[in-house]
Amino acid sequence: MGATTLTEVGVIQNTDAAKYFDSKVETMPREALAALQFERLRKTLRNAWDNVPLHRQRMEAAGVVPEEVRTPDDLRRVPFTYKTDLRDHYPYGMFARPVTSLARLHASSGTTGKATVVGYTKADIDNWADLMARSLHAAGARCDDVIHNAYGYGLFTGGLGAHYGAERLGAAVVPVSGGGTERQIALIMDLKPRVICATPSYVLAMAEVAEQLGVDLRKSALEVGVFGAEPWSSAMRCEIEERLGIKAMDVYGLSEIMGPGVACECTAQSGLHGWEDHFLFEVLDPETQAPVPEGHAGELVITTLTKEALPMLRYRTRDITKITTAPCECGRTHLRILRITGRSDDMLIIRGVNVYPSQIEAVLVGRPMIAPHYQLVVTREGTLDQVLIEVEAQSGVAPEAFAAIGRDVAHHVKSLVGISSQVAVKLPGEIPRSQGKAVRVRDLRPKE
Ligand code: DLL
Repeated sequence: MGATTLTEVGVIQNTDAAKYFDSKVETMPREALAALQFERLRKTLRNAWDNVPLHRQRMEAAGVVPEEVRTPDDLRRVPFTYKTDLRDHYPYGMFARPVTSLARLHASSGTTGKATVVGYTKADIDNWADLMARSLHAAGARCDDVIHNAYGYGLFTGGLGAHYGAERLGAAVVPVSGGGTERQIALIMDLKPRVICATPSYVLAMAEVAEQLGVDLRKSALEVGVFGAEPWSSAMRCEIEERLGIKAMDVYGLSEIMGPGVACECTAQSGLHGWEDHFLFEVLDPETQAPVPEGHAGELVITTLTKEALPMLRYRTRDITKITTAPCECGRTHLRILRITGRSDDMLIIRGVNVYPSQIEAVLVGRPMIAPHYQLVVTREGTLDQVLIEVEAQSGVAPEAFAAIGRDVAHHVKSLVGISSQVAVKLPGEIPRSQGKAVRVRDLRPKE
């Protein structure tokens, strides 16, 4: 791991503090990266074939032989893996290593049915810490920083994932976890972290409590935020940057693949570098499963390339995004994921128009007189879906203005997103605040 200079954006200096930038890997020519990916892919397929009966059966049925997978066309014959596979083989049926050789387990509670359990060997945990350190470094964190980590600790991968990454970077971590917002604010003012990690919705809830307490977070030592675990719009980014006086960077990941640190923005803030030496990314049309051209939206499909305990083959993330392999001004060659706009299972079809909550968020956040907290309530009348947008008035706004605010929001949602909606303007504090992933949609439609 050598300290190197990347001059373009001046992010990376040739100093000791830059030691978590690995230029050999992060600026590897794309052809070399592809060769490395396919070499690692064959090993991953072999690991899955030898140790996970489901993967072997599916590969056999598709006529895939691990050692013969050499090109993107060969890759496309490898069968997909779905979240339901993990549920159907709960808890350990998809693991390629015996439980006795695991170092850690995490689980996602899931909104329906059983939890999804994921496992890691010591080497998997080690790679995860490296990738999260790489991500934090790309986002602007350095070894001499204090990092306030407000991702939830526990079975959720956010807390421990960011924690070990920050330690690996050489920083000092404040392991606050989520919740206890007043105490978080006191710790930020007293311990003077330069970097904060949290969900974007929780950091906004923190900013609000700080304002109520008369604390100006713009005067804190915070300069960098590394936010993820839920979709957030660029309007939300502006709001956070403005209210905290920081640069807000996007970090992506999912427990089935690893946890946070699968991809992260660099300080150019123009997409999240997906770490291609450890993951193979595809963007497919969710219906036809055909690859979509670069720059077009589709479902992100990820194959792990180095995971021992839980190799994932063409995992259907349901996350909707676009990618680009165009050079980034930071000099890194790894592709960029251009923000996750939502999950295909969060997509609402309102009178025939496909809508993601993040599209509505982009209209709401930053509008005059409303706070950046909202919920969408979806109901069905007859065969038609209806959406009620619950927004919250900023404190100090007179209730007489609520009707006009509602009309203004409905008008802009209609003209920018293309759907008709009802809008309910609530009093300050009435929309529930998150301490982790925000609940944006209350779907009251009858279950089919
Ligand atoms: O949310 C891991 C994580 C923790 C990522 C902390 C970033 C920071 P899961 O609980 O398994 O893992 O949820 C994964 O969250 O499939 C996306 O739908 C969503 N998600 C994660 N990061 C982003 C992001 C963690 N930056 C699911 N933008 C994923 C949009 C995100 N959605």
